[in-house]
Amino acid sequence: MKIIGERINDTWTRVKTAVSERDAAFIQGLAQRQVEAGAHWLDVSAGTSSERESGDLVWLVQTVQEAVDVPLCLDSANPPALAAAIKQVRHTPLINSISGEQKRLDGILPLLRDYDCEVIALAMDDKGVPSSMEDRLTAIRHVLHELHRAGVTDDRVYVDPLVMAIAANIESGRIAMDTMRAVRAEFPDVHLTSGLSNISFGLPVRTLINQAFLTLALAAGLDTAILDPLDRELRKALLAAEVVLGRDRYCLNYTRAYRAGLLNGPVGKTSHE
Ligand code: THG
Repeated sequence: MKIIGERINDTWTRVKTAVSERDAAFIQGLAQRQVEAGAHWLDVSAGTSSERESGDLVWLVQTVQEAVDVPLCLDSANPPALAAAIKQVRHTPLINSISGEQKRLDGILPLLRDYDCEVIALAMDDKGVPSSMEDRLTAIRHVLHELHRAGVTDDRVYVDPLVMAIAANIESGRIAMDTMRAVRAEFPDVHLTSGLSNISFGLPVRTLINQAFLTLALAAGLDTAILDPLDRELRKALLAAEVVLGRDRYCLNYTRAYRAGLLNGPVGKTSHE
């Protein structure tokens, strides 16, 4: 399982303030903490003010790269902002994201053709996010077809089924997981990724719902997730699920995390230890 650290996103008020004040120390601290907590990529997003997005995203890319040496996940729906940011990256970036929306295809396919990028592909089109698994699969087939025509092979694509809030539609989790299984069966070489926090929107103790979704989605083939690596309970759930799924050889990651003191809960040892 690879983790895309989601914290450098200006929907978080504190990050938005840091971006507008060019507070490099705050952003760099957030970058270092996420990498120490196991993030393989760092997501960077500055989409809340569209007229400043390019400049803000370029500043974020430069600032984060001064502090850490992991690849970035450039999170923007705005092709000119992505084009400006791509020029600054040190490692092959993951573009977040393309979809079946014609505007995004037109804006992002040329960037993928010109630069050596990987890409997240969302299960949506010009009509929005389809409500059924079948229609999401149709949207994904269309995006993958366009990506193939642009020379992007499946192993460079991270399909995101787009998880919606379970409080608004109780079927949301099942639809996302069914979409993952169907995509995996038809396109064995693509990666499967997902944001976790949408599912728990509007519910109390969101991390519990995020943990349940993460565990079940791993069983459905999820190999990458956009999540908060600083959420310790979530990381514990991930380590345990990977052991149970047989994805942690000799339970090495799990026992290492135990020895590093990462598995102890806030109340200390339990009677099961
Ligand atoms: N798929 C893809 N990309 C994504 C998502 C996805 N990028 C954005 C998002 N989902 C993942 N990133 C975040 C970033 C912040 C929050 C959740 C997911 C978040 N922010 C607080 C909130 O909305 O409650 C902000 C409030 C505050 O200021 O504290 O939770 O699914 N491909």
